[in-house]
Amino acid sequence: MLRLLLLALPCLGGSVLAFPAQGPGSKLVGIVGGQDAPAGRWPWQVSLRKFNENYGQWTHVCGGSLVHPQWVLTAAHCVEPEDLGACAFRVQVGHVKLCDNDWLTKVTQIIRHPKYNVHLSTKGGGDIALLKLEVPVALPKHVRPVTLPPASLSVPEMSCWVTGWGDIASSHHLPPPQNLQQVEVPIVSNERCRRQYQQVNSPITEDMLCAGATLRDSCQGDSGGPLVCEMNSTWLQVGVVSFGHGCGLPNFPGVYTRVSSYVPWIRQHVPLQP
Ligand code: 4AZ
Repeated sequence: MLRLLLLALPCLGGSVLAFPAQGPGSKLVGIVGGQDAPAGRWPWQVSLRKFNENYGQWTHVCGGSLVHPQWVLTAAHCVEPEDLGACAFRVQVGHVKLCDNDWLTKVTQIIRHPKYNVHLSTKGGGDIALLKLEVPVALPKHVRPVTLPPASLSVPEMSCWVTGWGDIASSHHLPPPQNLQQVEVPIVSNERCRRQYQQVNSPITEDMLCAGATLRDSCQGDSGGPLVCEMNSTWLQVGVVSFGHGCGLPNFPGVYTRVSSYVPWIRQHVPLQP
């Protein structure tokens, strides 16, 4: 929860944001190894906003992706606490700069996956949620829903991409002009990932998927955002940023909710695109 508050930094143009010097033992985290994403390259990326009373602004808390002109896919832990209603959230669609927040769309419904357990949080799996937007968003060239994989997809050990406005280093928020970051990450098999995460007693279940390498990873503030792989010339969203042991650490890839496991559930709520 603290990290949600820390992430809830407003668009202050940088003047008030402090970038403390790295202390001893501090490690680099973030969309580690990322670079600025060109406008329009990831047309499904959205920024999930929550109203911050202290700043009096809708501030970025998580990523998300358009899966339909009126539906956003994100992580269940991004829409906590559970008693928060849809009106506590808004989304920004179609921008690479976080602070172009003049066009926020209202959320009218939150559907958290019933398997998600607030007490276990991300560690229990089912870390996925759908947000219904008040109105379908317009679809200019640079805004487009992402394609969902078939439920039967087993993701091979290939190279994929993760995007977000999350931290770039430990306690280092993405600096102004807060351009969306992208990084290419290798898929890691569940078997290998499970062995690695056993060291920190964190179970890797079948509905999770791992991706990342040393200094190539997602991090705090990227949660809820999409991990996409290009297959047969189509970008498929295979993961939702969920958690990790640190960010970009050797032998601890990022952990994602495996989208294919939840496609039937998504289809129960989200109509096929017209
Ligand atoms: C987080 O705390 C978080 N390295 C998200 C992703 C990763 C780690 C932490 C993956 O939201």
